[in-house]
Amino acid sequence: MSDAVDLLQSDPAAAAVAAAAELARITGVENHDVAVVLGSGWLPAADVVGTTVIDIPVTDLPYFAPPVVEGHAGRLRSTQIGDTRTLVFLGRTHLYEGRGVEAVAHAVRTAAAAGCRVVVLTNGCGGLNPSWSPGTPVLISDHINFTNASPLRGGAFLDLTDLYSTRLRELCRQVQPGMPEGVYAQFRGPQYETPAEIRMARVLGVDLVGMSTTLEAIAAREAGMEVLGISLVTNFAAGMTGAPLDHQDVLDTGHAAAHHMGVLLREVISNL
Ligand code: 8IG
Repeated sequence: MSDAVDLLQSDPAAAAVAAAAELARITGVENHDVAVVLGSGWLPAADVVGTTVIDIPVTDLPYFAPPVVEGHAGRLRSTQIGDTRTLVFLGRTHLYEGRGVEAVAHAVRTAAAAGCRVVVLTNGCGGLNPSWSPGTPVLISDHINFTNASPLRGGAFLDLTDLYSTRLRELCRQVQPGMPEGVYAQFRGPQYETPAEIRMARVLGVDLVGMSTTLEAIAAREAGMEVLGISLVTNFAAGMTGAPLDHQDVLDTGHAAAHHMGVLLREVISNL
């Protein structure tokens, strides 16, 4: 293991401070205000959300890993949205990549170290509610972390009440009235669920299933950030339609909705 990866593992907070310092040097901006993480299918939203000032491969910052999943571009933009300087991560590191929870949480921690007080976590996901057709955006109201992992270390307990900010959900609904909300469950992946796992999840109160977001939200809360979570339902969860789940369908659905998602994000962030 290289020394560079070693610091991410041994002192993730120091790794985030180092990445934020390099970001400030590259952008010439001492502090960013808001961070957005764009998940599966959300990438085209990046071109709509604001005015791109700088666009770099995320690997230009220390301790970031290159992307492995198609539809996850591995770039980072510094974007102007009204008066708000926003960091937009085009893609993320997932737990199933096997790089550890430190790599998963690094973007959120870097954003916090760069000054961001709000993070918008987006994802593409499977929906369990039959009335949510693919392309439906849903606010995350709460989560279930099925990964058996945590980004936290040591014994400090962390309150997760109202993790997904009620204030920010209400702000979203001012922009898009009637936007539904639901409980998001993170499975480790990279396999999708079996139909039996989806029936289990439904019994447990799950509305949305995906492979991201909850560990990042926990790290964001630890860092004192306000969290907004938005899922784009890109497919019915396994077993609901009889059709197999296909990643290309997921990307296509995302792309069709992404422009609208970019407008939503722009309106929400300019009204923070
Ligand atoms: I996009 O149906 C997308 N990501 N776990 N299940 C899980 N992750 C997903 C799904 C899904 N769709």
